Amino acid sequence: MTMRTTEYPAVSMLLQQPNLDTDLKKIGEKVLAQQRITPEEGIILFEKGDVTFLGALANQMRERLHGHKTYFNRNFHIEPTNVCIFTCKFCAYSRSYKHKEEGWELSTEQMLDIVKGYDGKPVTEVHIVGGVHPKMNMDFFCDLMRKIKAHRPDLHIKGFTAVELDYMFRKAKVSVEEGMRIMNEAGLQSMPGGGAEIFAPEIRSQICHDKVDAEGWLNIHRTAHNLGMHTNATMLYGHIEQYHHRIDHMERLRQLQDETHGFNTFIPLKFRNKDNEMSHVRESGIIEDLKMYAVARLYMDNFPHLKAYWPMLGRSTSQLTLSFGVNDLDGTIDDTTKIYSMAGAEEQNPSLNTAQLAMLIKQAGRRPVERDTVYNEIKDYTDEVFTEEELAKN
Ligand code: V47
Ligand code: SF4
Repeated sequence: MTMRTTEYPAVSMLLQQPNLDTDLKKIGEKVLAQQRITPEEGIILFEKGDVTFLGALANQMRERLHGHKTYFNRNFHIEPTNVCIFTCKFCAYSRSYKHKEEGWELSTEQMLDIVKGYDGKPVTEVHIVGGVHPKMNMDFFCDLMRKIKAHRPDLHIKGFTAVELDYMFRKAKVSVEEGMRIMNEAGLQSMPGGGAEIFAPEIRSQICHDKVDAEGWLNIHRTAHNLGMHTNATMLYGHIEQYHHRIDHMERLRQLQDETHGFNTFIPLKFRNKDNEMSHVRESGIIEDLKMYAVARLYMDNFPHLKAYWPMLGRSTSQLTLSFGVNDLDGTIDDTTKIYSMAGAEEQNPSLNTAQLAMLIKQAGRRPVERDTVYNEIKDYTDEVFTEEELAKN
């Protein structure tokens, strides 16, 4: 297939435009020279950069790092429970322990049945994440992971946000180091990036005051990295935070990444306002979303990958993000992740098979490459021809 190419001279020409703001020109030149941009420059990008300027720069960086490759993986989700002791104001998904009958609580057997449902299917990862249930403790999850591994040793277990782990460790009265080691030995291989939200205390205290704070979140990821595990990082954007809070969030992550190099992927998560206590807060529009991805690509210069979570954004916007810095779309998944659909995500039944996801990427002029959790390449689908039946299947 023919790939669209963005020549770097096109970006250089953009920077020569006589009416270009001098700050933006300076930042653009730094990006082309592969120099790190400062927090102040990050804020300038948000405030002064328009979507075409930011897109051109971010795309240049994306293509320098990854060419046209766009990764996806074949995974499925297990959400053990939506019962949660925390009270995040943006969360449409959780139910309090007092009203636990309104939520769900899966038993170990039910979760193993989900895993067994994928027997013979070429999935490489199970992503386990849910609410923080006071009765689902570290022993419960260690036992679950051992049983999953006994059934299917090759399935990579990515699980538990720092929020869930922080609670489990405190309840079990173990240190973060000890807790991470125990979970790792029981089968936990990597961690998703949830629970980060916005680190700055003046925002965190308003949207999720009772869960682990920035230092605690970062320390759990640091500890995981020191054990050789890889993790992701997210940022919940587009609500009451300001640009400097986003930059502060990314700066803290960038500093930890300089220290450990353990993060794989940064995932900006667009705030959705349905059925939560922040329903009065307007959602960001598509231009703001694309600017967010572009600035994230430019700022997070030591993060190898930038991921768009397509069930949240919708298929068309996800395709667009591939020209704004994104080089990874989340996996081919079934309708098993409810945290977004319950908050008003674009995709109420987020399921794409491999052919459909690969085609989505090809239509955007990129190369679909299946990866495993830690970005080993499994298969390049660029020249794969799919049948109508495969593309229509659900
Ligand atoms: O931390 C909750 C977010 C996150 C809303 O690492 C919301 O590969 C928007 O982190 N609007 C959990 N977002 C999910 C998560 C994740 C998802 C996919 C892949 C990976 C990965 C991680 O969901 C929470 C929170 O930031 N969230 N409610 C909402 N109303
Ligand atoms: Fe609980 Fe997570 Fe929802 Fe917060 S976002 S209330 S920690 S399930």
